[in-house]
Amino acid sequence: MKKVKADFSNRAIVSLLMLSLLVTVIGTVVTVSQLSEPNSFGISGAATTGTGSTSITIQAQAGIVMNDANATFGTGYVNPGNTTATIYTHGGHNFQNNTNITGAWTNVANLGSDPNMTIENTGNVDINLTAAANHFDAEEFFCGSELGCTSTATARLSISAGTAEAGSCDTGILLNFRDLLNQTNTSSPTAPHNLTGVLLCGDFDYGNSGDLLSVSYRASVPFDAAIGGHSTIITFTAESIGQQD
Ligand SMILES: [Ca+2]
Ligand SMILES: [Ca+2]
Ligand SMILES: [Ca+2]
Repeated sequence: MKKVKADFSNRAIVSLLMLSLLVTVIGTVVTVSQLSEPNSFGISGAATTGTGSTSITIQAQAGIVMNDANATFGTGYVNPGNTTATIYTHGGHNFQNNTNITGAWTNVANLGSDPNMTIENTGNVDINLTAAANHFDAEEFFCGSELGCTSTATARLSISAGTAEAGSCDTGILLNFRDLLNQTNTSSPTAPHNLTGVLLCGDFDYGNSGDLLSVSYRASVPFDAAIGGHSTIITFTAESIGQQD
């Protein structure tokens, strides 16, 4: 009897151990099975869109190029008996304000052969374009020194502008000649006669189909101008007014 009890006890222990082992195995299998299940971590609910940005800053570039940097009056002289001859780089030396002054100038060569300079706005903004000459006054230009034309006070160098492509200048085109260099004013000889900042165009466009200006010159040549060649450097200054129409 005692032995039966003991056997039962032993069997019960074995059964309990077996059960315990079985539970352990099943538990392990279930655990592995769950880990192997696809999408078992609920990835399908995560966000799938996002935003970002890229940037660039365009800098204003006020730029001009002299497509044609020269203009010439050619060669000639003021005829005897005349104080001054008014001539133009494009020719027409017989006229001053549409009045015939035939006889004041004898042309020898090249008048009208190179009438204009051309200036292109190569930047990305509209500009205000001005010009200045690098002489003190027109007497220095024609007679070699400041106040240098001792017999006259009529020397001048003047400038005008036009559009070489239609629509190149929206406001302030200098169609009528304006002095770059004046004659000396003998009552105020130290006053500046180099007229800096002569406005050629107040709104010079940058668009490729309309961004070209032409510039021409008028000279009042005194009869006492020095023999020989005379030239002055014209400085054009471009100032951005931003991107306009
Ligand atoms: Ca030219
Ligand atoms: Ca404009
Ligand atoms: Ca152009």
